[in-house]
Amino acid sequence: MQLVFATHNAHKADEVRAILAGTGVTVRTLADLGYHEEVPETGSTFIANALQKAHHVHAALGLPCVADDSGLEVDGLGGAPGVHSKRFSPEATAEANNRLLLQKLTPGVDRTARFRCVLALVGVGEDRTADGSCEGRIALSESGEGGFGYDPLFVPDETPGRSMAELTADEKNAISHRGRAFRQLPALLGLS
Ligand code: ITT
Repeated sequence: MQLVFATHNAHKADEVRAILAGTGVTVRTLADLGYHEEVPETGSTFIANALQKAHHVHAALGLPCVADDSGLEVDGLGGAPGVHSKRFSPEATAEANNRLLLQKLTPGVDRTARFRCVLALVGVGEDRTADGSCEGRIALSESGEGGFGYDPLFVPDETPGRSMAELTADEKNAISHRGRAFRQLPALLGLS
């Protein structure tokens, strides 16, 4: 079964291809299809944004679509950056986002956090969603070269002392919010 993965984020696409390997589900990304237009995400929840992205691309292409809306929730910041994770800083780069996050986490602020991912499947029967999360805490400084986004600052509870960016791709996918959400996809499609 082939789906369009409604993302412009190449890191997400690489991860999802690896997560789905051997399941019988394959994805083509927007880049693969030469679709370079922006995909709107104006909702205030991960689920609303995932459904919005999948519906938008399904309407444009007429093909079954899956979308991922994801982000980091930090308890001491009231769940921020949350759905605003990509554009947390004005520069909206990973470097600036991570710098701003460290600035906001002054001594005494609760650093417990989680990554969340909601996927939405549109165009295969009724709309369906699934979610996954990964609990951890925000480190005092960045470490590691792998992954993307906030990974150098996020230390999963399951890998004490190692940030998400210090894990191999397989190690990240085994415990990540995205791995946990997308491993449900074959069942959503009735394949397992
Ligand atoms: P698409 O909407 O095109 O899929 P995006 O990067 O805009 O790509 P989101 O709106 O879902 O995706 O924002 C996700 C942001 O949350 C992402 O840019 C990172 O800042 C952060 N994020 C999500 N998953 C992450 C992960 O596995 N590791 C580190 N940061 C992550």
